[in-house]
Amino acid sequence: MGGDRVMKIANAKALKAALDRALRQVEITDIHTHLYAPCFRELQCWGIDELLTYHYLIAEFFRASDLPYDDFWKLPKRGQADAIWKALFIDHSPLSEACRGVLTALDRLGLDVKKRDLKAYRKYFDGQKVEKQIDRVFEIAGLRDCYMTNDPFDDLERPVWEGGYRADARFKAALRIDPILLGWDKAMPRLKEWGYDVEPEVTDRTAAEVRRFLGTWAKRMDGRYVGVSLPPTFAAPEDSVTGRMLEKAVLPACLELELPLALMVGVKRRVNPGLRMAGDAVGLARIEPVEYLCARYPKNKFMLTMLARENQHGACVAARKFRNLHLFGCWWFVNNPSIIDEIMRERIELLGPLVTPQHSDARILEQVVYKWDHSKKVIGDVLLEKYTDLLGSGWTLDEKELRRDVDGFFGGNFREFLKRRL
Ligand code: FIX
Ligand code: ZN
Repeated sequence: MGGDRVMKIANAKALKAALDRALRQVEITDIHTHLYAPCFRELQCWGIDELLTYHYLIAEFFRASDLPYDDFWKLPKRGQADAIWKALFIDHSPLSEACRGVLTALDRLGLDVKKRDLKAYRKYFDGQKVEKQIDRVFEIAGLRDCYMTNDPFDDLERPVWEGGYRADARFKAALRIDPILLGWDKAMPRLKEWGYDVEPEVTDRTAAEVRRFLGTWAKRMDGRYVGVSLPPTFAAPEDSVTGRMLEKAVLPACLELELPLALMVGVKRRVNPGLRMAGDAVGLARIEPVEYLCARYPKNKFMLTMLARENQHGACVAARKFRNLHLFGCWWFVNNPSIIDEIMRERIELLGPLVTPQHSDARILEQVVYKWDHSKKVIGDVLLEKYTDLLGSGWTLDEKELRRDVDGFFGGNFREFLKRRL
């Protein structure tokens, strides 16, 4: 009998200890990354030069240097990394979230950041094999698995799916469809080339063919959700190719395949084209299109993350109204401790524990180490406060319940959402 008795958490000290344990031991599912399974050899990014040339750091570099954009782009990767290291880590203190992230990753991998020895860091990475590095990084970050971003229009990625793909349970697929929804003029000829009978207009035939295309790729990849990044001007319903494609092809395909559609809303692409990928920015979006989709398609599942800080509260309210809507992550420009703290609070206060507070968006393998390390700290601090308040009301809680909640925040809630019947 005694063995089955679960001890209640008795006081503040026990709460802190139990929460720290749960956070240390939780196995994370990272629901949106740009990482790739080992079989996608060329696409895998890892190591110090990739970490330093992350597009978040490139944007920061140009603010700290007067090097003309084109001169920077002409440099080899190592030269770019050298320039960024000097400008952002040596000539100025690496205080930004993205700079600190590089240091956290190096430190957790056992490198001495005090030495500021870029050569030694390179030597360490040059001595690693990527397969082993994946094991090590997953272990340090506490990752159980992650979702890739898989684009059938990517000419490096597609051939791997068509031959040579080897499933690795740690890397699950998410079918990315930006070219279909946002670039139909360019996507259409490619579909034609691949044997689909499509036209510039979203006719019934074209919609059926796009559904066939999505079905083929979702099955080929064993995709677990369909995803798209959208501009702040995203509207639905909308009398446009995007609007028709969404409602006539994408949503029916998602329903049939039983896959959620992940909406990532608020990115303004290439506001400063000279910065290339680092030149994207944020804009305030409207929540009404999301409400419309959730209400009009109650049998479809939607995931939502929004880029503007000002959109977070509206997103929480929308998620209260629609059980087919799952909020996730603090995306890109809101993936900073001060804003994660705020978003975590408003989500818990409005939605209780049923959200996925974070994803890493990692592009470079070792980034998961810092992204999860930094986020866990902020999320943990908010949880400590919220559970303290809960105990203050006279409610009691045992460690099993606390773990259940923490497991939910770091992946369990998402798995439940995938399984939920609507
Ligand atoms: O659209 C996306 O998935 C974005 O996350 C990326 O496009 C973006 O470049 C990024 O890496 C943000 O973290
Ligand atoms: Zn992303």
